[in-house]
Amino acid sequence: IVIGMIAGISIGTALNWLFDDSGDYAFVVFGSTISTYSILVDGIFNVVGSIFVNSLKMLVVPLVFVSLVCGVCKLSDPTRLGRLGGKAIGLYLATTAIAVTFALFMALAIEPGAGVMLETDKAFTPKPSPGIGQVIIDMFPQNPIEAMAQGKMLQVIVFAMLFGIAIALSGKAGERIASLFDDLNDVIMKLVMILMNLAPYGVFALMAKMAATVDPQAFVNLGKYFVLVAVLLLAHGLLVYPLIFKVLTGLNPLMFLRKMRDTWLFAFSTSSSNATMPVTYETVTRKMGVSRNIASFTVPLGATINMDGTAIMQGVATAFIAQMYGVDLSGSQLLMVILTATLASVGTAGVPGVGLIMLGMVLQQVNLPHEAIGMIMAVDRLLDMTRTMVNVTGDSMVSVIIAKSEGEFNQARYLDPDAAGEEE
Ligand code: DAS
Repeated sequence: IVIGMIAGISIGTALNWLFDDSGDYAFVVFGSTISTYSILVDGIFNVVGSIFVNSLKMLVVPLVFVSLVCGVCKLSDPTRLGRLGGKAIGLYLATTAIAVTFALFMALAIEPGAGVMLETDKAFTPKPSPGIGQVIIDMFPQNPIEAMAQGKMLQVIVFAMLFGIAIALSGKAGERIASLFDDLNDVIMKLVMILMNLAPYGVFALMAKMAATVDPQAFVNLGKYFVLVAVLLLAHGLLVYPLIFKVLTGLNPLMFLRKMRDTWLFAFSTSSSNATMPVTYETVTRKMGVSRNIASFTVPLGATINMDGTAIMQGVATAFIAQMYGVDLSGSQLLMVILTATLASVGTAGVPGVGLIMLGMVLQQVNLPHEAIGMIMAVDRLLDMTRTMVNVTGDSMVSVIIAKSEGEFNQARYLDPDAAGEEE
């Protein structure tokens, strides 16, 4: 993807420099004068880029619906939910909401996307922003199929959550449907992986078209976006988490951060919370003193529903894209971004790049054009690795907090800098 980005920007910039939009090096084909520039930029790059953006959009509704139904019906299993589940889900969603809110307002203050006015081919009309009360009412669809057809993502999310709860409470019938949705989720994730294989070509085309048509300032802004997300991820992981950890456990957070090293390394190299789960699990039990039966619930739960790093990226990216298109997000739209990013994180599986697909859903909710996702994707790989580290740090932190509050925590092991002994 990085190679696609570099090649796209280079070729696009060369085209921008060579052809001063006067159709230089035009030639006559079938009796009409066609310029190389328009064949490449308006033709090939535009077609490939648009196909790629459409395929990203195509995935949003099925991915959100199926992964949320799976996530919620696992969570709603009455035997598992209870007090422990309520605490864990509450903490996970609260930290995600804090993360996206913090990121959104930092991006609105710093304005990484300012100074450029991108045109979008469709004249998107920012929806009249309803009052906050109306936002809550509008979360409940009158017709779930229409909500899916029109990409009303908050309504799709609410329907998926209610449907997932109903499945968990439906005994045998629910079990059959739940396993169907598990299989569907595997297939949809395979579809995401296939799409990720096409990403280098899609990013190449989108970046080439952009470099050939917009002023270089857009790339300076992209650099600002990248730095802002990276800084916020580090701030969340190294400042916000230790603060929450200290307040809720009274323990020294530096020991926690020190023991996260192996998990961070694994998360950074795999970009996948799911793949890192075994390491997260071993770390919180053997090194931090969390009991097995707490960790066996909170770690898999966190890998699925806790995506603070991803929410930070989505908060900044949404504000960045709105700024690049000169759109002012209203108060209720900001609330919709926070709700959508937080609730959708319940379904986002911990695999590489999925956070970007879910960004499409957030943009859909506030009616922002998807084209800019290609730009975000160009610099997303390194950010994905970093935000996965933040995601697994949140999972580990909540595991310790819950274990300590449940009295299933071996404090001596936590305080022992070299603890890696037998399981609890
Ligand atoms: N890579 C995802 C994870 O595993 C996060 C993301 O795609 O945003 O947590």
